[in-house]
Parts: sequence; C-alpha cells; structure tokens
Amino acid sequence: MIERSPGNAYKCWLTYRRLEDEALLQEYQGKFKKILVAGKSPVMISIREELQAGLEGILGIEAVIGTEAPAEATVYIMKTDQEPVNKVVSAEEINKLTEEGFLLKTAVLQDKEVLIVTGRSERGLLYGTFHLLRQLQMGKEFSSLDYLSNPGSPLRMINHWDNLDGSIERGYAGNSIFYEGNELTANLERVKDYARLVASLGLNSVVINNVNVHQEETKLITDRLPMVKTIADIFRNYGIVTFLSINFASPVELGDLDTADPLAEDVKRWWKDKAAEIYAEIPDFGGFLVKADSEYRPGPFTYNRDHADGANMLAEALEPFGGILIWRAFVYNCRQDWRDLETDRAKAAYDTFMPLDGKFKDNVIIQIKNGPMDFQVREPVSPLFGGLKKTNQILELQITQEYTGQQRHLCYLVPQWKEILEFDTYAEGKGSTISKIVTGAVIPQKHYGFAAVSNIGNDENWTGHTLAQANFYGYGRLAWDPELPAEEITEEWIRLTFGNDPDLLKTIGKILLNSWETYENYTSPLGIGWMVKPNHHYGPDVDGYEYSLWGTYHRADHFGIGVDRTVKYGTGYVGQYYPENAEKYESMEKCPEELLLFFHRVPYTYRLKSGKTLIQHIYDTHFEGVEQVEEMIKDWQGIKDKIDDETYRHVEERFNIQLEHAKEWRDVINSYFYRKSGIPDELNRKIY
Ligand code: GCW
Repeated sequence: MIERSPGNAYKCWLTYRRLEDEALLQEYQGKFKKILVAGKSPVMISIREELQAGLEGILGIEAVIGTEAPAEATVYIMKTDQEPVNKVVSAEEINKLTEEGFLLKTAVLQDKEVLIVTGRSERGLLYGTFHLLRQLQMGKEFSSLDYLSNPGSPLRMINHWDNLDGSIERGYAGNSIFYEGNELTANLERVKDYARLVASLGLNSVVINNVNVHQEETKLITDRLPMVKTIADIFRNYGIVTFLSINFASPVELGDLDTADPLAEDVKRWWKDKAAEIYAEIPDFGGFLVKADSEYRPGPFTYNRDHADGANMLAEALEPFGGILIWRAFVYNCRQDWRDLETDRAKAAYDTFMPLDGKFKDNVIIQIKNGPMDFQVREPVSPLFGGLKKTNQILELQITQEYTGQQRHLCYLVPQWKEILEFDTYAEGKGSTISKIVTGAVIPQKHYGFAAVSNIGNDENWTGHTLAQANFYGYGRLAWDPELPAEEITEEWIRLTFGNDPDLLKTIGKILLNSWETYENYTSPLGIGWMVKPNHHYGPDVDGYEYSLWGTYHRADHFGIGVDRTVKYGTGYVGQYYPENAEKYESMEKCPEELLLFFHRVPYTYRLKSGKTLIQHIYDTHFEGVEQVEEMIKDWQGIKDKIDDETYRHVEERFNIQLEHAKEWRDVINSYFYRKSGIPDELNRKIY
C-alpha cells in the first residue's frame, strides 16, 4: 500500500514521494547530498527551493545547497560559461544546446565523479533541475549520464479562459486560481504552485485571461494592470512569460475613443500608449492574444478592415518592446441558416487567412485550432497548417474537455494529439508533418510552437478528475518534444504520480491509452462530431445543433448521414488540402474511415472496410464503448490496494458516472439511428 500524504492530488506529478527501492535510496542519498546552485537570481532561488523539496521528499535528505561550492559538492547546477562547469563542457556540447535546452552529464571534477546540470540560460537550468527530479522519482540510473534535451519550439503556451469574476469558460475543475469577485486571488501560494507545475513541463508562456474579453477584463490593460504585474512577478521566478487576451474594441469599451478602426491614427496611438504603460510595469510582458470577428467578438471587420490590418496595428504597438501579437484563426459565420447547404464552417478559417499569407508583421503569430471546427473528439487537421507559407503559426489544442466529457469522463487526449502531430500536410512534400511545422522545420517562421486551453481550476486536484492531470502533463511534454511517444509520456506520468509498481504502469497505462477511443466509440461516430447538448456540450443530443446558427450539421435522414465536403459534389472543403491529402479525402473509398462522415454523405447500408454496414458499425461501436468503460472500472478495481484510498474512491466515483452517461450516449445515439434508418441491429440487442 503506497502511503501518500493527504491532499496529495494537489501535488500532481510533483508528489516527491519516497523512493521505493532501498538500495537506490542509499546510493542517491550519498550522491545528492551536497549541491552547488550558482547564483541568487529569482530563478536560481526557485531551483534551490525545488531541489530542497524534491530531495527531501524523494530521498529523505536535507541537501546542502550552496551558491558557493560546498566541500565535496557532488552536483553542480550552473550555466555553461560558469566556473567550474565551463571546464567540463565541450564547445560541441554548448553548440548543441539551444537557449532553453539543458544538459545532464557526469564528469570528473577535482578527481571526483560529479553530476552537472547545465544550459545556456537559467530557464535551461530550471528545466534541467525538474528533469533531474523526474528521473530521481522514477528511480532512473545516473551513472555515466549524458543527456541533452532542447525544446522543439520557442513558444510553449497555456491559454486560460478565466474571467475576473472567478468563473472559467469551459472550465470543469472549480474556479479560477487567479481571480475572485473581480479581484486578484488572495491565494498567491497557489499561483506559485501552478507556476511550478507549468515550469516542471518546460512550458514558458501563460495567457492569464479569457479570449472572450468582457467589460471587466478589458481593464486588465489599464487600472487593473497591478494584478497582472503581481501574477507576472510570480511567473517570472519560474521562467514563465505573461500574456493577456485583449478586447479589440478596448479603446471604445474603455470610453477613450469612439472607434477601434486599426487604421485610425488615434487608435494606433492609443495602443502604443497602452503598450508603453504595460511594459513600464512588466518589462518582459509577452504580448497579446486576440479573438476578433469571432462569435460576436469585435474586430477589424466592423471597420471594413481585414485581419492583417488588425493584427499588424497591435503588433506595431508591441514591437518596440519585443512583444508578440497572437491572432486566432477561429473565425467563421456563427449566424448560418441551417437550410444553407453552400456555407461550410469548416472552410471559413482557410478562406479568411490564406489571402493574408505574408501580409502579417513578423511579430504576429496566427493561432490555429487543430481542426477546422471546434475541438471535437475527432476532426481532420486544419489545412491552414502548411497552407500558410509566409506566416508565423502555432497549434491550438484544448486540454479542458469541453466536448470530450468535461472531466467527468476520462478521455486522455495524448493519443489524439499524437495523431494530429503526425499528420502529414505535404506542404513541402512528404514529411511536412504538424510536429515539423510547430518546430519550425517546414516553413520559415520567426515564431512557432504550441498553445493549449487549460483544464485547471481551483479544485484540490486542479483538474476535476484526478486522471485528467495526465492531459495537462501530456500537453506540456509534447510541447517540449512533439516526437515523444504517447506510451513514454504516459509511463512517466504514472510513475511520477502513482509510483513505479509494474502493475500500476500496465493497468493505468491501459486505462489512459484506451480512453479516447472508448469515448469516441460511445459518442459521435466517424468524425461527424457534435451531437452534444447545446447547453453546454455535455451529454447526447443528436439534433441539438442540427437546426442551429453554428454551422454544425450532420444532415442525417432515413437514407444516411454525413456532410459531403468533396470538390466534385460537396462544399469543396477537400480542395483546401494539398493534392496528396485531397485525393484521399475526395474519395469515399480512400477516405480514412474515422473521418468518413466528416467528408462524405454515406448511406446506412454502405459497407465499411470491416465488411460491416455503416449502421451496424454505429450500433456495434456504441455497445462496445460501454463495455470498454465497464472493463476500465474492473481494471481500476484490480489495483485498489495499490492506490491511496482518497484517489481510488474519487476516480471510481467518476468512472461510475462515466458508465451511467456512456449508457445514455449509447442508447440515445442507437435509438436515434434505428428510428431514422429503420434498420435493426443484426445482434438484436436492446435499442429503444
Ligand atoms: O469551443 C468554443 C467554446 C467557447 C470558446 C470558443 C473559442 C472561449 O464553446 O467557449 O470561447 O470556442 O475557442 O473562442
């Protein structure tokens, strides 16, 4: 029975639990007793604090950590140009290190074998220290170590859809950790613990307010700037840069001007003054994130300007301070008539932004959701990736499970994100994958990387469902290295959170890695998406969005279901892809079956590659999905005696809710399609 102190869920993957292996414990206690951490800057102090806590927890030692070399120091944490590390790191190793990378290596100093943690920057040392503690927690070997790791992308960001009143848009884990009642939280210790979690994954940027910037939040760039500064000061100690979502119509909302026209001189002036005021308070402020002309948010279209006009004006204001302007591509007609078969929401972002390719300033980044719709359980990858050839672009993922069970269902998204990252856009021929684009290896970009919508709130366990912590963890690890295998990330998280017991690794690994497919099985089939209750996206309602203004239709009738997006007969969305992908999607036979209903209108009697008809596939997957949830619960019960009771009960309770709601999904979807098609289930199972 692994004892974990109460409230351990709060510590997430930084539990710093005592190492189980006695022999290893002895060995490490000697090795990590005396450490030199060079310098007393805020980040170096954070490193010392983290080491103190980590070594005390994992090894049970009170490490001697000095800024001067304590006698017989066995670990040195300092930059490559600092004595004495600069003597044992080669020019070749230094050249391999990028600005935020780190190197862990054993070396001989004064005839003793020592461990070096080094890098070009303090961020590198911070990330190297968290890596060291991760390795210790997992009981890894340290002899003859030589491990160098660089982040694949310069921008590794979290977006918070937090409002100043303390609510979180699409948040399922309590309220904001930053705000309460339009004031800054009193619990700044929690903000620091959050900064630790963020930095432990190598994430380096956080947007601290909702992209839907309402009246109160608009003041964050003016009289509420002190709140931003307080948060930024905490984040800076962990190498994290602070950004704000801004309201494009701020000059009007704040009553200073009667226009927000990006080409108006007084508007340009207004934003330049704002930027200067912000940077006077927060010299390393990251910049702005903008949602404009989208879902009723104000933007340049109001003034008959395009998004390059809007983005470039803001970018110009930020430029003197090195700030960046992140502009979201989530732009579509949110007032579509459902009778309109021409307009295709999936085409909107590409149609809006492709004509602007190359027109954005080089401190503008376009932030693009992984798919053309809106974070569905499965979508094709947005053709804007690689479509835009002369524009900085970052991938926007959603960690909060808005459409994937809202942290009441387990839906581990790392497998989904790996599929997205492995998608080949063919932008520069074969191998132009998303993971290559977000690491700047396909098209020339000054800025590139990741953003993701946070799933954390002020619940004790941060994420509502304790196993949803794995989604935050997995995102951070992929943002550092998109080539990491899902299995490796998953094993790391289990080891750090639950321990190194092989049973736990196997069972929790299976539970996590199967959960996305399971969720997809009992919800909307073959890429059609939606079928959720409009308020607010939890639980089944097959026609909930069928007659709405949001462009989210499945067009099911008594013959079949699906949206024809082919060039030849449909909306033409397929034509937005490079030929190698377009040729696949255009053909019903060649289309990847998991996206069949996204691209094609398919009769219920159509035979899939499995030999099953479409309708039988829908029935089978929905019955199978519920069976998979039942199996997941049995698997969890099988490791009961190896999980601390509090976590065990919490997760089992969520699993039982998930099972009940999975049955609801199964029965609603199956009965809908049985009634629509009139085709019975070949196995005569209960369909209502
Ligand atoms: O997924 C949808 C959500 C909105 C969100 C919007 C967006 C912040 O339902 O809550 O608004 O997308 O991404 O801007």
